[in-house]
Amino acid sequence: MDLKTIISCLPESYQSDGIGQEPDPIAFSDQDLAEISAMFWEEGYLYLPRPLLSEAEIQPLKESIDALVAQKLPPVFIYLAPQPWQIFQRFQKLLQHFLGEDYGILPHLWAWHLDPQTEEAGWPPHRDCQGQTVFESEENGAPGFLMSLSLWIPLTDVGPDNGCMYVLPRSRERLYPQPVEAPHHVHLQDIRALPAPAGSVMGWRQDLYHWGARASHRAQTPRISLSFEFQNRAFHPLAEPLLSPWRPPCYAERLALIQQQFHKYTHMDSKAAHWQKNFGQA
Ligand SMILES: O=C(O)CCC(=O)C(=O)O
Ligand SMILES: [Fe+2]
Repeated sequence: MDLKTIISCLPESYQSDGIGQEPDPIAFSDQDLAEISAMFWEEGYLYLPRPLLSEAEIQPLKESIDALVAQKLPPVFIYLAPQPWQIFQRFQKLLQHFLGEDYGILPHLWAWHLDPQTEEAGWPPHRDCQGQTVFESEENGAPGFLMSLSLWIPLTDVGPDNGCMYVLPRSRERLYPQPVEAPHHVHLQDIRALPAPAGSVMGWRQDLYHWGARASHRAQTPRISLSFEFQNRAFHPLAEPLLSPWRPPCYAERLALIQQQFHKYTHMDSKAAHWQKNFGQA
């Protein structure tokens, strides 16, 4: 499949090189940030299950992913378009709160479209990073120092029926004699579903144990979502190239980045190996 065919699946407004003007960042009050932080440091994740992005922002993204999937193209090609990059710029205040003024985008991108008809599942239980990415304070639940953070944005309403995210909260895992190494170490009653409306945001420290559930064929809506990972630039890059949120990559760089993802995620996504063969970098 050549680049031209892929691009022709995207709406016209997407077929441009430039990311264009920086959109207005979403405002978070001090009170909001204090509440988000308190939960984050206790539970290991942030969860804002209310629409923060407008319908006008998310609808074209959702439709473009639908168009890609209809042509049997991987949803991650959505990152060819400028819009997902602008969406993540909208969360700069939230990101700066956790990662400091100067943060970078890690070259780890993915997008999901779980089809209820075939009962597709999200990613199996994992931690995003195996190394230490959080430097904890002495007191459990008190703010520590964060090196990196994952954000996840649903583009459709997500719930247990269509494969929403699940987490093992840190507040529970902390009580275990040892950190979880395999799914059967998790006490089932400890797991928490994160249902959320389209256009909301959630995120987690990169050592949080989490997974995407399987969709039921009874679900009315596919689960469509985007993820990005960020890191505080005060630390040595966890992966290269560490991208600038203020000067996102140009079209050719975006394509090269996307082509690098398939190989990386073959152990996580059942379709990634097939995509690697067809679209990945040799
Ligand atoms: O969407 C999924 O199923 C997995 C998402 C995830 O693990 C992540 O974004 O870190
Ligand atoms: Fe993850």
